[in-house]
Amino acid sequence: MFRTAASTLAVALSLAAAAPAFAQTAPAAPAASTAAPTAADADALVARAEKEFADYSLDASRIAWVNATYITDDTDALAAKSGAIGTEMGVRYALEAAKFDGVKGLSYDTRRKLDILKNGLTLPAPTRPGAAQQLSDISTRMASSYGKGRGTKGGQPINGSDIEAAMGSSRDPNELKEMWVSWHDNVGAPMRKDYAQMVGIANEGAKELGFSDVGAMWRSGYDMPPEQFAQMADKLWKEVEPLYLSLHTYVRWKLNEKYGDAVQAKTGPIRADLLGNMWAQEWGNIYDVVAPAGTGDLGYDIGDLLKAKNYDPVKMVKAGEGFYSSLGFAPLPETFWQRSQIVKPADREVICHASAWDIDSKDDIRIKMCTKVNSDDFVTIHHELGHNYYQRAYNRQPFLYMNGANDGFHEAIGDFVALSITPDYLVNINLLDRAQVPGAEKDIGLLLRQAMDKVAFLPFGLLMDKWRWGVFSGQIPTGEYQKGWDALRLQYQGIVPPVARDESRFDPGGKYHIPGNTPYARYFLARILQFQFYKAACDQAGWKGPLHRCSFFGNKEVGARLNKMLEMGASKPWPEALQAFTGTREMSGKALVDYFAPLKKWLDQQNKGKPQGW
Ligand code: X8Z
Ligand code: ZN
Repeated sequence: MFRTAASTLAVALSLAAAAPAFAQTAPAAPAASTAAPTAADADALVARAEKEFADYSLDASRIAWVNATYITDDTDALAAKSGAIGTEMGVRYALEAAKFDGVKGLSYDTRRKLDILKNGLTLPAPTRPGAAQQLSDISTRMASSYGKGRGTKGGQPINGSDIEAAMGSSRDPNELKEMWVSWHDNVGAPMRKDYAQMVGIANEGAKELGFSDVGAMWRSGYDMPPEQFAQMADKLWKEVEPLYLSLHTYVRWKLNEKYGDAVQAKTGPIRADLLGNMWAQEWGNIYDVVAPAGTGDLGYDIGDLLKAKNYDPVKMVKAGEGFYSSLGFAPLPETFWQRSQIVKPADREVICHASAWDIDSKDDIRIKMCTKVNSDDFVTIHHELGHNYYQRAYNRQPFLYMNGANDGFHEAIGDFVALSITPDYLVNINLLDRAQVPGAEKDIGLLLRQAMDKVAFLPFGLLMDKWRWGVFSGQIPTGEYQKGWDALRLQYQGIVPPVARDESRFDPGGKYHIPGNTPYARYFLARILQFQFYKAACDQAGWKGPLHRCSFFGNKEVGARLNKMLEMGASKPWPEALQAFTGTREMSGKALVDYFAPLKKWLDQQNKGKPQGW
């Protein structure tokens, strides 16, 4: 997340970029006064908005930060109040901006910024008195309940970051089931009423702003009409779906071999708690279960390497910083180290879900994590730092442009960098001995390890917002939240909960971004984009070997070209930013598919004669 999903204008506006080229769905607001609005009025409105949002955002970010790193009733109340002020401000400006729909003669930047003002709210409130506060109270309560959530393991309470790690390492199906069920029952189910109420209020707000519902508003931040965005997402999914199906087939077989028919059948969907992750969103933690016979042992696990070299969380972050420094980015400011939350504080409740923050729109950048010394968190550190370096790169843009080219870009930068964590790179930073570098015979294993995280994620990345789009549009009614969720999990991921669920449950609430109201299509886009960025960087670096062995560590030209894209912020439609770095204007699954092509071939050989699909 950036400027973080829960702060500043992201409190008020998520600052999604919007193109001037397309007609907006928001209707022209009724002319407020007698005189028709002019281009000069529009310029003045934008100037006022940028000033007011910038002033608001500094305190709002600090309040949101204190709340997320020290959850109490008091910080909840302060955050809810500050959030309500931001929402009211965001709605006021969105309505004012809409008055300029159809007004001719506006400059490029003014038109673009008005679009950003109209589309950028994540959770709009209606203008009736009290609504913004009510909405903010509910969303703060949900986010904090998630942060304080506990499951059980062996009958004992266990917090969110510990249970997440335990889901990755346990191979006991009963224990996995207990953790999965207790987490979803304790954290998700109690939020159901709040969530439904929140949907109602935010939809009212979206309608006042001229959108059919909140989902349409979320889909409007991509420099194209919302319907076209939904189609683009489906098209991208179709490009990568065959690869997912091959992986699913293979993994189901391996799980059946390990656990037997009673736990995982040879056909049908996969049991959601067996995949090494609470949400079955990334499966890399069970690589040991699916590793190819003979050559599957990669000879190292990043978590083990870190532990062997006595890395602590701060040292892991320093390693992440080192990568960006090697590309030519300036070191992180001293305040980053003083103010970040890198480990979970022992004495208070916090939101452990990782995020990156830009407090002052200048250089007060921070991460908030409950870092563990393992492979997942090593990658997450690079992910979060990607947000911070992006934020710093665009900090000279006007306030409304201080954002990613679109939110998928923001999510993709750090992941793209982390694709460079190859065995050779690990040697470079002294984590791995040269003699331990796996040979070419291990390429399939390396690709499979990567696919377990990257490919497995794709359907999850898409369905999170398919569910919310359905909920906001009413296609998934309040009484069918659970049913709608289970249906999408089955349709896209081919997974089922370990026990039957009914409408007294609310499993979506067990995933941070639902109570946190962070749109999720961004992560789906990022999973695709990061491979486009990576391919482009490796081409720029003149890499000739197998793509997955490429590391652009230390390459200043790649860094300089990346910086060109980052410093644009949201000032231009995203295809221009994409072109600046990759030379193409299209988002495409091809780079990802090409990266995994040797694996796809291998999987299809393994899968011969085995049932595919569910
Ligand atoms: O939420 C995140 C980041 C913070 S922006 C840690 N991610 C998604 C998730 O955890 O569900 C990164 C990958 C997907
Ligand atoms: Zn992120």
